[in-house]
Amino acid sequence: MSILKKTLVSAALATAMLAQAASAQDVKIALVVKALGIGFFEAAAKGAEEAAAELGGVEIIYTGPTSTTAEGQIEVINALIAQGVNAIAISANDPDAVAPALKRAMDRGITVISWDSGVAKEGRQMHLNPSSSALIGNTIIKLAADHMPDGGDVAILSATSTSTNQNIWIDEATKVLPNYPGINLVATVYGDDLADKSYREAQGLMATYPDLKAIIAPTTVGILAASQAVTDAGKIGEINVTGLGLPSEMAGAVESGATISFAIWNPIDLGYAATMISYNLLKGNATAAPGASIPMGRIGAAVLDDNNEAAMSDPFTYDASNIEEFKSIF
Ligand code: RAM
Repeated sequence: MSILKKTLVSAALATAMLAQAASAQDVKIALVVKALGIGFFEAAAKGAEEAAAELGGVEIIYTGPTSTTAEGQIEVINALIAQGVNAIAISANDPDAVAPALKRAMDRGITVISWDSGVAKEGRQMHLNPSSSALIGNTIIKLAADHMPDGGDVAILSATSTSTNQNIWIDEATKVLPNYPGINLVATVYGDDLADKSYREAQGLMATYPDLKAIIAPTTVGILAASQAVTDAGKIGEINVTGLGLPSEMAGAVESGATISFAIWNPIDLGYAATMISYNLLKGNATAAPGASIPMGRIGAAVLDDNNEAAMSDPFTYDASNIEEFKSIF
């Protein structure tokens, strides 16, 4: 080959490689969370970054409103559409309110999935549940009932009243309540995944229901705030705070006895899985349809049901026997 030809070939090769590198760098996946500043979502972002590093050429845009509102998320979604991201993976504050904005995103060719807290079917291509919703619903009641041999009053401290995930779990918990005779669910209140509001709601429950034996908070923000409220009220040993929490945030409560045990799935894995799914859909490696199997990297595959939903893994229970081991992880 002549020198000129060789130069031309290598120039063409270099151009092709540059083009490939440029297009690879182009993949932008937005992880939209219920609100910024929540440890659970920060752990999920770690998993998203891990997936991005594994895939190469993927930029994660971790974003969300400053408080847990659908309006705030709609603004964020509109900004992401304007920015031209390739995928939006959202944990929704309301299943319906965010759907029109997400539909607009899909109309513009953006891949849209929900994870953690779902979006109505028309507003997303698929939804990744952390675990089976029925299993989570049963788990949160069982965590309380297991430490109430004589039964008694329990109350739920949830996130927002429109939160898809908490509402499904509370529904599922209510369905299995008859399996726990003697356990009376006296109230469900909402702390909006805000630490101060959750704390005040927990105080309100203690004031209104003097015989309360457990506060069940299926939210990492709520369980932490409630354990603090119970501690500050001097009611450790009287009221057990349980539900879904992060070992890193709940270690003190377990140590003090305000919380005997609680559960959660791995939030890092959830962010990792949501990112892998988004990537495989936007690249056309998989299609979101009932029965489809979408690769989730080291987690395995998400197999979609008739609603285009899949579940990641089972929740795990933490207590004094294992919290030390996990508190530095998430
Ligand atoms: C909070 C959020 C999140 C939920 C966890 C358990 O961090 O409400 O959506 O999955 O709790």
